[in-house]
Amino acid sequence: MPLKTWIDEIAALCCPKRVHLCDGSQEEFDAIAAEMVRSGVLVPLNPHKRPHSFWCHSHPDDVARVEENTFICSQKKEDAGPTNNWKDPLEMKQILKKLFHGCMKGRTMYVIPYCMGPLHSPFSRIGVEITDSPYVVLNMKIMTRMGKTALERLDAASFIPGVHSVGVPLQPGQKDVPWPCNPMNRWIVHFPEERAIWSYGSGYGGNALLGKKCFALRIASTLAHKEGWLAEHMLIVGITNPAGEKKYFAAAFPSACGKTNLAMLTPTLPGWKIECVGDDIAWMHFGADGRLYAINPEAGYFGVAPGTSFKTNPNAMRTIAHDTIFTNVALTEDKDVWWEGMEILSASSPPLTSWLGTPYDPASGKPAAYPNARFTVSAKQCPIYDKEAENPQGVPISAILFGGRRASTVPLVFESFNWNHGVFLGASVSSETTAASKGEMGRLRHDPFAMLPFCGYNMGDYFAHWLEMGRKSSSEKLPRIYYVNWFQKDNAGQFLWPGFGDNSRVLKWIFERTDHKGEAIDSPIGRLPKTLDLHGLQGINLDRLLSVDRNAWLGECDELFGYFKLFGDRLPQGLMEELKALRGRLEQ
Ligand code: GTP
Ligand code: SPV
Ligand code: MN
Repeated sequence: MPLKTWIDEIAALCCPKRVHLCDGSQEEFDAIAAEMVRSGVLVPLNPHKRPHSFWCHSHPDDVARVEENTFICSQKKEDAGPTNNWKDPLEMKQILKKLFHGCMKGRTMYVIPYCMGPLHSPFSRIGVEITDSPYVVLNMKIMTRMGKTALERLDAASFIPGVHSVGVPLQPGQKDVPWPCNPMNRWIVHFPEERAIWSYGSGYGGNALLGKKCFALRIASTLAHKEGWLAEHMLIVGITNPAGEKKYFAAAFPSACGKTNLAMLTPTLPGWKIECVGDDIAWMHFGADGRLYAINPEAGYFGVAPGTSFKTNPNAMRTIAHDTIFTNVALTEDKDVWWEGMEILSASSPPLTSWLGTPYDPASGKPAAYPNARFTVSAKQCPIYDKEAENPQGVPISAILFGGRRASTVPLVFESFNWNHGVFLGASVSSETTAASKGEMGRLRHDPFAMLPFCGYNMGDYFAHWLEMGRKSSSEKLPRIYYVNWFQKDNAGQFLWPGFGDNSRVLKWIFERTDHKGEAIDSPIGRLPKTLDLHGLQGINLDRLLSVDRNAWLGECDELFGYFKLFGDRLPQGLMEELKALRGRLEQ
């Protein structure tokens, strides 16, 4: 459908006060930001401390992705699979029609054309988001290539349409609230066959910035399945050894499990260098040479603030030194930002405004920043932004890492025996839940490939697609696959591994393995490092970090047999064979 026709149709349905087609210019950003400052939604930060930056906080019940309210509306329920919420597309359209009817009354309807991926990449795709949230416009400007440039590339036949509303129409004369949203009535809806997205009731992150999880993962994963490529919840990182040799790795960890941190890591090993291509999403295609190439469809970072410090992630701290939007962090008296883990506050520190916008009481036992508080910032501001990040062909991937948050059982790192075994490792990922999604925290759940909330089709078919991808190239050209776990804890609940910059020690072993160097020992679960470079680190119990508890792993097998059963005949035989082989090795 031509863009103009679609815009008119949506405007007729939603009844906005006016329509604004975004050009993506800095002037437009500044004008919208200024208006939001006037209405008290954004607070400008201290220009001497954090120039051109803003603080805002959301409604206390609109702070993360809402997975229970996220739907994949394929024609057939089986095509959404057992891990997705599903509703019949016709039935869902009836619901949406009612919800969106007049939903933008009294508001501006913004039309945001955007490009996912470098502007001139053959792998990039165009989307258009219609939204009644100016906050979304500002964030989309940072997170995507947005406006005129994207519009020029727009092909009427193939843009991905997305309609978003906060779900709070204004009656004539009614005063708006700072963060309009509709927590009792939230719907994040995808029609994979039509390639359309509808989102209602939330203004936060992945619920509302439709280019990110809705398009670049849920819709893109269905396109990738059809067209023979991969759309993944993965960071992309360049790693250079002291001899100057460079490789690229991709890594899938569940939400708030360390992608941004690994993507911007400052190695504690001398002579090693890390450069960042992307921190959340990778689109990967085979090149003519049989290697897998990755582009980052995004242009910015929507990163977890708590835990980020000059100690843990100095590159992120430098990235967010200016031109950044902060959502749900705490505000200092001199109008700068603060969050748990940033730096220690002393008893004499001036008082904070909490993420709720009220004076913070340290005795409350509650955090000053919401655990899923985020910064939105352009990738270009990252001091280690990789030179090849805008390469239209992408970067060649030598290793793929899977991982999760596991207090026990899963060793620090191990290598798969081959591609199929690596796909099994991806399928077997479990992780403790985090604040990135609404619901209970710290509960262990299956999160295959870190894609549980993001796979737009039947996860069994997705597993089969990964196995199929391995048949498209030869084993020496395919990336090697690893499993990592930075999060093992001792009996006192302390992390056994220092993590962050010290993860470079694990990356070094992987780098050397992909060069057919670096020694490994076979175990039933995979190949473990014979040793790791621990120079300069004290008190590390490497034996424990790399140990394999057979009984615990037999328990994992039982758990996985049960999980795989969920997929019925959509589970590829190859995965069941890997699981049986693992049990066989453990029982030997
Ligand atoms: P999404 O943006 O939600 O997809 O998350 P992400 O995978 O990019 O997670 P991120 O790197 O933002 O990390 C989330 C939290 O985990 C932060 O509070 C980090 O400080 C913490 N974290 C990251 N890496 C490590 C690590 O190696 N060890 C430990 N202990 N914590 C880590
Ligand atoms: C995630 O939850 O994995 C994120 C943040 O990257 S959001 O964009 O809100 O989904
Ligand atoms: Mn993510």
